[in-house]
Amino acid sequence: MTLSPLQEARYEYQPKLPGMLRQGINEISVKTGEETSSVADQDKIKALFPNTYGKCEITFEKGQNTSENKKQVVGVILSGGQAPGGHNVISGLYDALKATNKDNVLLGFKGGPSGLIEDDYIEMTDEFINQYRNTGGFDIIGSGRTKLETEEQFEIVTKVAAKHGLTAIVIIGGDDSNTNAAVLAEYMAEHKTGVQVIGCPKTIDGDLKNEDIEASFGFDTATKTYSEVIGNIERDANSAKKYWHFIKVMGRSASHVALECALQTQPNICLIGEEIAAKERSLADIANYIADSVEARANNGDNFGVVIVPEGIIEFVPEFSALIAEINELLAGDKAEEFNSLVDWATKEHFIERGLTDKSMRVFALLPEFVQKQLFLERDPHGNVQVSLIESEKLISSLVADTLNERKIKGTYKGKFSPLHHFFGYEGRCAFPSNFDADYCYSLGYNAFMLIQYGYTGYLSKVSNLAAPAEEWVAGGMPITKMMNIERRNGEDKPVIRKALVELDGKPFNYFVSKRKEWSVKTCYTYPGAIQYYGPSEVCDATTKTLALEQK
Ligand code: FBP
Repeated sequence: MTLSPLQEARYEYQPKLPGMLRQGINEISVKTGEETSSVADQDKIKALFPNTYGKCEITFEKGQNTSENKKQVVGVILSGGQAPGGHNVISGLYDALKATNKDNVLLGFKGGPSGLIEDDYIEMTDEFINQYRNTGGFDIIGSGRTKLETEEQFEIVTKVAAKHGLTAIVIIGGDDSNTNAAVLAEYMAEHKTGVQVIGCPKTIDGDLKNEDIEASFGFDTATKTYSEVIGNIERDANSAKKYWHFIKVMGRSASHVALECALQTQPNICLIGEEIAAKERSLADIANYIADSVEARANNGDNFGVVIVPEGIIEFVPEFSALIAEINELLAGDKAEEFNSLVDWATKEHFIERGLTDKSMRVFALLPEFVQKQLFLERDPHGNVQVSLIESEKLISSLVADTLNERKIKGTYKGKFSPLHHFFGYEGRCAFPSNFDADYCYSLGYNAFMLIQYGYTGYLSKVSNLAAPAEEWVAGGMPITKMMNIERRNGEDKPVIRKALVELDGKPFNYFVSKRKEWSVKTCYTYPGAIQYYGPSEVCDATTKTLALEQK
């Protein structure tokens, strides 16, 4: 393998641990905090998790290590979408495990949760792990989206665990994967298997976050990567002065990525899905809002601009989500086959017209044909439309173009509008982790092993005080059940970790609101540049603006 100079240099980077984990394994002791209860639906969650509910929060501190000295065989999986830093979670886990006892074993199960079910694994060695230190990607063992949630799967996992003598399983994943980690931990405790389960918070989307988990790993690097390129586009826009750029960024169910990129780059417009849903904005409202900025800037002679759109935007627009729900119904079961067998789009349109309510049909008729067709692409395994396949950035720009044309006819708008489109998602998910993510992930992994070593199960590895230098970070663990509530999922009440949406009374959003009027008319772009790995700490170790604003 040919290595880039940066890759070689990054192998040597020594990630920073929180101060209390720096003294060496023999000097890490546990401080037990308060008993916990779930954020809502306490009685129901308690009844569902009789063995793991209500446990105490714990933090590590400097002191005599009093954990039991037994051999640990730990299995680890990566679950869901890639996020920068996953390799460092595994490196931190491995280093703590080997520093505790060189006979301890770490098995990496391949391809996500299915690796655990299919018993497809690799045993980690120094030589193997060293090739992945401080690098992006999940290629060390791969990832997957199989859900580990049925009793049958748990029975298989129990057998695989028994075969290898696993003492613990670490699940590195988002809210759903860690919900499943809690359920697996309860199953393992109930069946007295002796297998502990620990989770680590991952997702570039930033929506696994709450009063205990300040950030999911990967969000920092991914948003900095997108912000670098958005800044470059802003500078291009401000140089050429002839294009409006519509940039969609990942973030399926929450707009944290869009908001953070906006805080870093100060575009003319950034749509926040949560606000659109709360204020029940229509597509026409959104088009008018952007057209107002285009018109105001054109009046100043600026026929260019930048708009950031979160990936999940259309599901936040009430009339659009109602339309999607009706289309899902229209294609349920055999009806999808009937629809697909229709010969041409005109016949399909007829079918659609018969199936939609008048209200949804009016919304549908507003859409450009390419979006109408995208709404009928293959459904996901739950029968839902795959929102990421809908080019919402193009949809929005075409609605803005229509609105501007109407204004032109009325004579109120005289500018030029040439839109260009971009989608930034996969570009950021496997970037070299920023120093923040390299340090945070290594700490999460190291800390996860300490939780195992001290006998905890059903906990999420927790590293907090993240806006401070790593030395002042606080390492510990929080029972996953504390973060859970009951939600309706696929027609059933389920215990789940509550997903964190952008808080409309939160500091990051309020700061954005205080600035956006000015940004929408003037050119206030900021150019963050590329992530820096070497150089002054204020450049290389800076956290996200979201975290800085939240913790100020
Ligand atoms: P996770 O929630 O699993 O971390 O994945 C999030 C994400 O990156 C979204 O932003 C995006 O919509 C989705 O993954 C894409 O999924 P896939 O990798 O399956 O195309």
